Amino acid sequence: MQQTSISCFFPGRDSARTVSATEPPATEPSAQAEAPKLDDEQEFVDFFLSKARSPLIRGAPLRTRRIAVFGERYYWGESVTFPINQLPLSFCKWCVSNNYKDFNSVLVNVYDGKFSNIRWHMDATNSLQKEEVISISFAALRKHRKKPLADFEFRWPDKKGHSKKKTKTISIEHGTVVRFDAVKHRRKQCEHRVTKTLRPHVNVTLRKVAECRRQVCA
Ligand SMILES: O=C(O)CCC(=O)C(=O)O
Repeated sequence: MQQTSISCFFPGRDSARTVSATEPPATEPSAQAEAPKLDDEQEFVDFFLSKARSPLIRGAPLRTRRIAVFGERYYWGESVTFPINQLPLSFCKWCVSNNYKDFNSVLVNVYDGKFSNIRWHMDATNSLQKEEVISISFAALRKHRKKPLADFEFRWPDKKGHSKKKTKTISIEHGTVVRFDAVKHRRKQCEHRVTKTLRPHVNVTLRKVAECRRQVCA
């Protein structure tokens, strides 16, 4: 058994735990995860919970999750986009302490209930200045920090028959980080989604979006 290329480590002060164990061939899309340092992040989690709204999509409020974007606009409109300097200091410090520096757009998705989800999609790579996307999930409530929050899934066409898809599922817990190369994923037609919301959680995705006009956080 080779080491996984879509792997996932859970934060712990002393140890990391690999969740998935099989590796797709090197030509297939990959995502990597790692163990961030966790301090008391409840402050910024509560801030994100209070800021996220349901933007309008084709005239009706999005019902599947709540959104906030800090910094450069990424996909969503002005109604849910805030200047990057409104990010809480605790969050900026947390990013610096985990060495997440090179981003200018922070997408916050809030999954409040069991029907919350994000459907199969790929990143809008034409708006990206950097391929790497870093996605970090946090439990909304302290009591759920050691429990599974949701499944993060990837699917991509099987090399032999394009109608068949291969899939990879990562079980998300508080502090799970998933990193992937959005450009490579688009090339390989690798999509992702978050389904099976088991407990309320907040996802924060860090991107470097093209035509950056504002200061990069950290
Ligand atoms: O909200 C998540 O957990 C994932 C976010 C995501 O899929 C995206 O920003 O493209």
